[in-house]
Amino acid sequence: DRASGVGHGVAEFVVVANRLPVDIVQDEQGVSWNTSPGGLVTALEPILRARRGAWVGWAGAADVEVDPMSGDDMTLHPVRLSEREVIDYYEGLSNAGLWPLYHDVIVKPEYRREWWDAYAAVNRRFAETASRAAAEGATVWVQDYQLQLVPRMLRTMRPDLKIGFFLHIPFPPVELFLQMPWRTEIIEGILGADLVGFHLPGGAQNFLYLVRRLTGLPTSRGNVGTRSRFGAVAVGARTVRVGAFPISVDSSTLEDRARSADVRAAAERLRSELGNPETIMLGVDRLDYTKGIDVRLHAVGELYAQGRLDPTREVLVQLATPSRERVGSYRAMRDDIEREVGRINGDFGRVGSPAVHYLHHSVSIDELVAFYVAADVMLVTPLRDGMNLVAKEYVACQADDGGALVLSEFTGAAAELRQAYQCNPHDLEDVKNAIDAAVHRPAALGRRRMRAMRRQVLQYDVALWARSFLDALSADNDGPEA
Ligand code: GDG
Repeated sequence: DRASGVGHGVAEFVVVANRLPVDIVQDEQGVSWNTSPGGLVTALEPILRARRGAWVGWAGAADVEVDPMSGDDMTLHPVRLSEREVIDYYEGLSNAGLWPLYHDVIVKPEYRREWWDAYAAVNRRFAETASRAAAEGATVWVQDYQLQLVPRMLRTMRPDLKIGFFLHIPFPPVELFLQMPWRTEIIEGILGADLVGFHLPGGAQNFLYLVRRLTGLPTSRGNVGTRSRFGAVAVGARTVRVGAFPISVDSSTLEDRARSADVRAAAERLRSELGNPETIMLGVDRLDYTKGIDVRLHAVGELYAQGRLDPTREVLVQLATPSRERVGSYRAMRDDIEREVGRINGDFGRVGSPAVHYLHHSVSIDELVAFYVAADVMLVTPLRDGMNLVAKEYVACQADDGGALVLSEFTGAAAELRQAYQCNPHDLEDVKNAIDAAVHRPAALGRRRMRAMRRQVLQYDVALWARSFLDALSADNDGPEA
């Protein structure tokens, strides 16, 4: 309620996300923190620093009670989750319900009532924490599918706030979204924001259609543009604006790292450790069924079998970061992928030189950049992906315009990286042809295509993403749509 919120906080800019930008570590010495820098932190850090910022989120461990604490740049406000809530809100509704539903039901979503109850209760706790952190009239930016009820809850508590919401994953086609038993609650939750952002115009348009269908509220009808031509919903006296803001990466910092002498040396080392193959193909993903790791393994396996790729000259490195290992579908998928890696190596590897090098652990950012620099062909083949930052990171790291990108049409990135070797991940022949074409590309053509993509990624970086969203949010002053 209003009394518990207004005036309590000092932050003029508050980010609300499922995870804090740090990991909590508990040992005999007590509780301490490890920073876990990601794209979102990098993008928002300058703004957080300049505007007395706060970050509200979960510290990543269950049942830990920690007080807010101030760092150099921002105050962290940990939200406590019980073990039960981690299971119901996070692993359950968020990752076994919403995640597959929003990714075209690649696996069957589950909708359990006790998960929904926990989702609503946890969203309320996030909203209350944000309300305590925010100063009068502050800007609050709520992130992603785990927190879709927060905008409305927060607006009820704190009508003085300016509230933005951004969805990092696809917003699904109408027919799929309508499965959701709590579909109206979710739409109304998001409509608590002043500005709702998606990666792509298509997501924004799906959302506007669903608003009309599920709430009957009047909306604009025209096409939404990218960072322009926002849609609008009239919610009583308020106007909620709806836009497309494709996220990106910290391109110039990545490029600088890729150019550095130690990363170049590390890339050379990797290449020789792999036996100096002619072509290194690379995949980098969280181990997630949306990422189409199986798709590229099947494609590469068939290309070896047909002699279109030579396993002694063209090797694949797949980095698969462990993810959501307590969700059943993730365990099953891991087994499938590892069986396929074993099968390909059984058929095509030789002692001491496998065709597929598979790592199931995460690597440091410098190692990752070294892999990007070493790779001649990057394979990004998701069945569905909101954006896919890996594709943009790879492009940013090709400082010499080398390398080629094989990119699924079903990623958000495909809308911008038009010069990639694009393919339909549901069409195995198409994927194989794209990989074949990328591996055997004429050098000059490859460079031309990479140069065009690099221009795109360097110009539209993550700072521009944050700025364009926040500018639109602050321009959106209560009056009717212009
Ligand atoms: C969601 C949406 C959208 C991966 N392994 C390692 C590592 N990574 C980093 C990558 C990249 C990030 O993780 C993954 O980002 P993606 O965009 O590829 O995918 P999701 O995690 O599914 O992200 C997605 C994104 O949100 C942003 O809106 O693009 O569509 O699904 O940055 O580099 N980093 C390090 N070691 C690893 O082993 N250091």
